[in-house]
Amino acid sequence: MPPDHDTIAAIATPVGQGGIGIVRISGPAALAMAGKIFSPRDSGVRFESHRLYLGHLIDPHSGNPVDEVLLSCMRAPHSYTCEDIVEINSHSGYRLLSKILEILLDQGARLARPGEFTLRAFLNNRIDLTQAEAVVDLINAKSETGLLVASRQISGAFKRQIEGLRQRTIDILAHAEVAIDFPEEESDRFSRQRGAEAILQDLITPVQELMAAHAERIWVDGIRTVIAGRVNAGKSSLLNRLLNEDRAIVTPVPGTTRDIIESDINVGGIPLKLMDTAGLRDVSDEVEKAGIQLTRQKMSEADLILLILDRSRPLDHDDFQIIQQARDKNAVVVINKIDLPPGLSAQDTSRISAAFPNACVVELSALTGEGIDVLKKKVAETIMGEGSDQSPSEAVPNLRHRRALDDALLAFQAAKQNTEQDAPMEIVALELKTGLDALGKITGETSTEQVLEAVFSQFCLGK
Ligand SMILES: Nc1nc2c(ncn2[C@@H]2O[C@H](COP(=O)(O)OP(=O)(O)OP(=O)(O)O)[C@@H](O)[C@H]2O)c(=O)[nH]1
Ligand SMILES: [Mg+2]
Repeated sequence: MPPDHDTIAAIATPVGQGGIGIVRISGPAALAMAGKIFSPRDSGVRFESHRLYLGHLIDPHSGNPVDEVLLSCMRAPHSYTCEDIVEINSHSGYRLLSKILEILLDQGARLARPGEFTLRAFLNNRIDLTQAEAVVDLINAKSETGLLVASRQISGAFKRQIEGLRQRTIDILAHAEVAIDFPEEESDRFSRQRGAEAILQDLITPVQELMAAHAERIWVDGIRTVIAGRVNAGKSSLLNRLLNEDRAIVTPVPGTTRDIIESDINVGGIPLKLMDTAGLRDVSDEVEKAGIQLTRQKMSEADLILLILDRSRPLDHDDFQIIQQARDKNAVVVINKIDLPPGLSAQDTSRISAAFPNACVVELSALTGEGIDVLKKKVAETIMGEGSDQSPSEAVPNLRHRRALDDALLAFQAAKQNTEQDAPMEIVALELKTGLDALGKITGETSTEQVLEAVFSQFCLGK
């Protein structure tokens, strides 16, 4: 995909009222456009790169000033996109920023698509695809550690690892190709045993290490944590208690919650995407049914389930069904309402332990808050394992990278096996090239237009 050469513009700050708003322009006509609509306070200004200028933004139709602004320009190639960039810092209000944008579109700028500024940085080779993706991660990061992961990736930590791996693949490939061209010298240059060892040590092991680090994406994305249980078990009460606010409606009426209520929280530094759900039971009400279906779907996608059971009454048919659905998942069992007289039978208690032999069981009261701190501790332990530290790996692949690593691993394993089994060197070389291509997809070296579209569509406007 070659870079476009038109000039693009977008509002780069969030919609709404605020102290400052920024409209951004990038492309060959950016400076000329700015010159036509900006009246600097000091005359004789020639826009120097990386300087701020005070003045008025003028509506060329009416000649009226629109706002007092600060204007900066970053001249190519020393800018975010490697093109000429102008940024207009104005006051912030939706109408005002839209007006500035309209004036620029009248001057011939095109409205930028989401992520298009970063796409240009990628297409102009200032950053690779992993660095572009890290920009989104930095904006969305759910924890301090997530920020660290994203900022390392922006600095190129992951890119360098993949480039290193690609270089080693090329080196081994070169040996294999010499062995194809000069088979009689094979033993000197690429003995089967040395070749297989090199593939294992230089390619397979580091790829596997990177794949293992994928689990650390939780720092960036948050852990999808679903609070599930029968109606009235106290799911919404628990959500509110964990958030320390009345986020969800709590009533004694069974079937109060119908939709998924989602909130981000940090538990012991671990980011959770907490979801309160509709209580599970057999119903005929269409709205509640739809809510229950959504609950089931969220449970199947969850990284962690907080399964709530009501200790003040015996388990019933609905409880058993939920236990059945959650028993193979990563779960923490929450026995709620310990402030009330107990109603669970001894048989119920042993059924719970039998269904979740390895899960933590925490007794608490969502009403009084007793036991909540223990729950937080157990959640953190369930996710991290006891005593493990929270320092992230140098590079943390996302799902897209992980899939490409899977492909690379398969190819390298096949290359190793073929080398050991005396297969023709041409086959080994072919497998190595497949692995090389798979690694190239991560950095964007060998990415298709669809991949780029999928990556950049996650961006917000103006980035
Ligand atoms: N005594 C006592 N009551 C609780 C506790 N937790 C929740 N309740 C009460 O149980 C009732 C139901 O609580 P909710 O939090 O709405 O329960 P839910 O699981 O979200 O219910 P649905 O949304 O209908 O599925 C309310 O009257 C709560 O005040 C608790 O720990 N102790
Ligand atoms: Mg509820």
